[in-house]
Amino acid sequence: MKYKVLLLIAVFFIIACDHESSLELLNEQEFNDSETFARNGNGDQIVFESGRDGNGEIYVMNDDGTDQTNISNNPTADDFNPAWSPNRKKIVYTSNRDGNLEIYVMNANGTGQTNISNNATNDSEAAWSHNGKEIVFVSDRDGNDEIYVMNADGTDQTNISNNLSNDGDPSWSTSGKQIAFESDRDGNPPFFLPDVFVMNVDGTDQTNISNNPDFLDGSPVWSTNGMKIVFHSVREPVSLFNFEIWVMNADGTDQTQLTDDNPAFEATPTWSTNGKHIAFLSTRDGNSQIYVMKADGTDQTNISNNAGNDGNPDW
Ligand SMILES: [Ca+2]
Ligand SMILES: [Ca+2]
Ligand SMILES: [Ca+2]
Ligand SMILES: [Ca+2]
Repeated sequence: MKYKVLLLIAVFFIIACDHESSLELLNEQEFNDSETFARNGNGDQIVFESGRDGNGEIYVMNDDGTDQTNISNNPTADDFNPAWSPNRKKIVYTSNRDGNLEIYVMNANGTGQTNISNNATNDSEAAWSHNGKEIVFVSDRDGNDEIYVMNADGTDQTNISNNLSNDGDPSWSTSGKQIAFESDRDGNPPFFLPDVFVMNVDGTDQTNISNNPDFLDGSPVWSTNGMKIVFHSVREPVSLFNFEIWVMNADGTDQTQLTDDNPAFEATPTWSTNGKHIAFLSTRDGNSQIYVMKADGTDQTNISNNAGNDGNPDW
């Protein structure tokens, strides 16, 4: 689903997708007391996709935008939609180098690039489980987009959404027990736009938590402490090119808009690991760039600042 939304964005700019980062579970007090971050976040690098080299490549940079480095270095194909493993030693991403979309894993320095999905249909939008042992992703091998889970080595690929609608853009909760995703199963005509859903990791209890069937909610990502979900949304006036960044409690209550109604795309958000900042893509400067802001929406800053198109950050 997000892949299709992003194809829409690509009409104007470039590929862009989403991801998730997760570390250890913090309780609320530890979360509020956390002051360990440096620069814009907590000093962690941001991984993202960039088209600056004429094809999709995976880049990493410091979270102040310095040291932007191409780590995929594969000019023959598009590489995109990266996400850190929980221990930050590996990156999962999507590549079309084998003639269809496949899930790849590489070391954080770009070595050891390995196709782990190995399926003739399209596999994309991967994210890690909290313990790093499993990967959740989207596959259309069953005739529509479904949420799949597999071991981190690619074994035991299992459809857990099992629904005829388009299901996409999964994010694993830090607790390990739930997966957030987007689905258009409740969308109203004429657009049948997606909402944000959560389900248990075995696919049970699939529940619409954003509940805006006339509008678009997608690209959900859990905060590290499990209390919040950041997502992108298109609400009134409905324009498929005016995405904004929103946040809500993990049960769907208290939905709050973080970016203002500027007409650019603001999409594919992700949290810093301490939950104090959010990274996202915005086209407000004329091309797609990586922005960071505080979790309350203040101090929105372009950190990638590059003439190419950058998107789909994972912090
Ligand atoms: Ca490439
Ligand atoms: Ca494939
Ligand atoms: Ca489906
Ligand atoms: Ca906007």
